[in-house]
Amino acid sequence: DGSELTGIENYIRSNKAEPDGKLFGAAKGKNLIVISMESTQGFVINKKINGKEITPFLNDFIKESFYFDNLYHQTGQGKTSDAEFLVENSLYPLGRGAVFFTNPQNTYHATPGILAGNGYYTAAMHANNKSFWNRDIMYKSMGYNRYYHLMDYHVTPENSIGWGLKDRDFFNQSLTYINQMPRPFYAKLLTLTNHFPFVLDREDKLVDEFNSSSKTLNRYFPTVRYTDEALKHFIQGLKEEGVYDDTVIVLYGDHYGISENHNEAMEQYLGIKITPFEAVKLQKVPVIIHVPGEKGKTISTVSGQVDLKPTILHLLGIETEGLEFGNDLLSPDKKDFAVLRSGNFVTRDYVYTKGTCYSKKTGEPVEQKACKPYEEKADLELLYSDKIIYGDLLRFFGNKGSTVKK
Ligand code: GP9
Ligand code: MN
Repeated sequence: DGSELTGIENYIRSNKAEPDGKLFGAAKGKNLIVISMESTQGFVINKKINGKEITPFLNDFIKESFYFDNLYHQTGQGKTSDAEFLVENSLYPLGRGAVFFTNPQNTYHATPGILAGNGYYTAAMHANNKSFWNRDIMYKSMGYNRYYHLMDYHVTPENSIGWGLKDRDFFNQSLTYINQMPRPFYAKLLTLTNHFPFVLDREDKLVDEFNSSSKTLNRYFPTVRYTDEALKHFIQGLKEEGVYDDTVIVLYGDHYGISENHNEAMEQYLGIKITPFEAVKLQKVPVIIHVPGEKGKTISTVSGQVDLKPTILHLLGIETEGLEFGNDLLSPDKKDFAVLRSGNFVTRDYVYTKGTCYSKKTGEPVEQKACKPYEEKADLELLYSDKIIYGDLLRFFGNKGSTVKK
C-alpha cells in the first residue's frame, strides 16, 4: 500500500522552500520550450579556444535570462534519459540501469502530464529512433500527447553527421511543427550533434580543435560551438514567428561530455590540476531560463537538475504537489545542496567525494564531521527516491498528475 509514502512526504515537506512571491506565476499561461543540450558541461561557458568564444550565443543569452552557474547534473547510467527523468519528475534516476527501461509503466506525476492537465499541448521532439532509451513507452507514462521522432524528420546523408540529423536542421524542422501546435504548448527538444565522438563536417567548424593528446576533448570544442550556433538560429526563428515573447525557454546540459579518462588533457585546457575535488566541480551543467519580461540574473546557489521541475511549474503559476525532491531555484529559501547519483554531494562550503570531505575554500580535505550532517540527507534522498520508483508509489499519491491515458 502507500503507507511508505507518508514518511517520504513528511521528509519532503520539512525541506520545502517557499516559492518567491513575485516570480510565482510570472509566466502564467506562457508556452514552454525545454532544450536538452547534449553533453554540454558548464566549463565551456564564457571560455575561449584560440581566442574565440566557445558559446558566444549562450554567453549573450545568459545576460537576459536566469542563469544557474552552480548546478550539477545528477545522471547515472541512463545518461540523456536520466536527465529527462530528473528534470520532469524531480525524482532521482536509479543507481543502476536506466529508469526509462526498468520502470516505464509506473505512475508518474511528470511535468508534461501536469501541464496537459492544465490545458497545454505537450510534445517531445528528438530525431532518433522512437524506441531509443524506451522513450516511446516512457513518454506516454509521463504525459506527452505526441513524440516527434526520427520518422517525423526529413533526414538525409547531407543533413546528418555522427548520431544523425544535424542540430541546425533539427531545430529548423522542429520550428515548423511548433508553429502548428495548439497554444499553449510545452515542447521538449533534445539536441544530438554534440554527442561523443563529436564529429563535424569541415564547413560546420566555427572554432579550432584543441591541441592535446585527447582527440575527444580536441573535437569537443567545435561541436559545442556548432550547437551554440544552431541554438542562436532557433531563437531567431522563434522571434521571427512571434513565439518568443509568449514562451519560457529553458536550456540545460544533460550530463558530462568529457569523462575522467581525459583528465590529463582537461588539465592542459583548464590550467589546473584535476583532483577528486575538481572532478566533482566539473559535473556542473549550464542551466538557463529565459522568462519574457524578466531581467537577467546569475544565480549561484548550489543546485541540481532535480530542482528544475518545481522552478518551471512555479514560474507558470502551477503549485507543486508535494513529492518533488527538488526545490524552486528562484526561491529565496533554496538551500545550497546537490547530491549526485554516485552519492557524492556538494553544499555551500563542502564537496564530498570518494569518502573524503573537501573544503570548497581551500580545495583541501577537512575532517569528516564537517560533511556528516549532509551525508545523511544525501543518502536519504536517494533511498527515498529509489523506493518511490521500485515500489511504484506514486500510484498511491493524490489523483492529480498525468491526465493522459496510457
Ligand atoms: C540519443 C541521445 C543521446 O537519443 O539521447 O544519448 P546519450 O548517450 O547521451 O544518453
Ligand atoms: Mn546525452
